Amino acid sequence: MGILNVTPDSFSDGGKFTQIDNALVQVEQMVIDGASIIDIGGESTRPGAVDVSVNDELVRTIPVLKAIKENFKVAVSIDTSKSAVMAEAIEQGVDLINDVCALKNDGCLAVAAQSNIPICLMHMQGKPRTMQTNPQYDDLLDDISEFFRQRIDACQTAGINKERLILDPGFGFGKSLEQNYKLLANLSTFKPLGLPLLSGTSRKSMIGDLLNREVNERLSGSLTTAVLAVQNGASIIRVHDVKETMDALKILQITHQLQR
Ligand code: 9MG
Repeated sequence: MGILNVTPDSFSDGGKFTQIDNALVQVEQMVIDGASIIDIGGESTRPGAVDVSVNDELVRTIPVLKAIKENFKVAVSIDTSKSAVMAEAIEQGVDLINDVCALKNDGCLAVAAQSNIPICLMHMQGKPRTMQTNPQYDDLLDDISEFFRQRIDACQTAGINKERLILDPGFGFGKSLEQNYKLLANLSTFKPLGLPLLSGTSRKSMIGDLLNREVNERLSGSLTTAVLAVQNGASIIRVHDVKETMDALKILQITHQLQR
């Protein structure tokens, strides 16, 4: 899954792709490099990010979604937690909903239930503005498993088939450095829930803080975490650097195939 931020304040590509033409150039490159899903986001979810109005998010994302659908065959995901944006994206043929709030916001369950596309339910403790202030868990892995079970139940009650769901532990969303790496090491804990896992660690602080690297120096760390995530059970990896990630994952794949 290649990341396409159409926000002026995104943490790692700083609003370079706010115009449709620029966005399409980036999408074309990600498709050539091997992305099978493009994730469009119009609201930054980095720690401390400010809220964006429904209208601003619609204006940023929907024209880009339409342009991608017109020009490419690639699947498109909408990264949103707003029911109105989900509804319009579904109307325009979006292929997947990526909700960092796991359909908890008003109207989201109902809108998702009226479509039949896959939905990624991400775990977040707290809200982006404050989530990195001393996150606490009774037991990190048990608490997140329980959160997934509750959200799967809520989806099923709303009429959403379990088969449509994808789970994501939400690296960097209300987790300390150690908690992030504990999650990465134990991603397979969530496999018994019986759903595909998505992992998003690309260029995040869990890499920068451990290695003391600025955002533009986090490629090696991002690739290492991508490989570990797949090794530990993830089947979708959300990344900025598609080409490099595909190279790393191809090496992982061939060694896996040739294992005795
Ligand atoms: C939008 N967004 C930012 N980080 C993310 C992550 O780790 N997972 C998902 N599903 N979405 C994310």
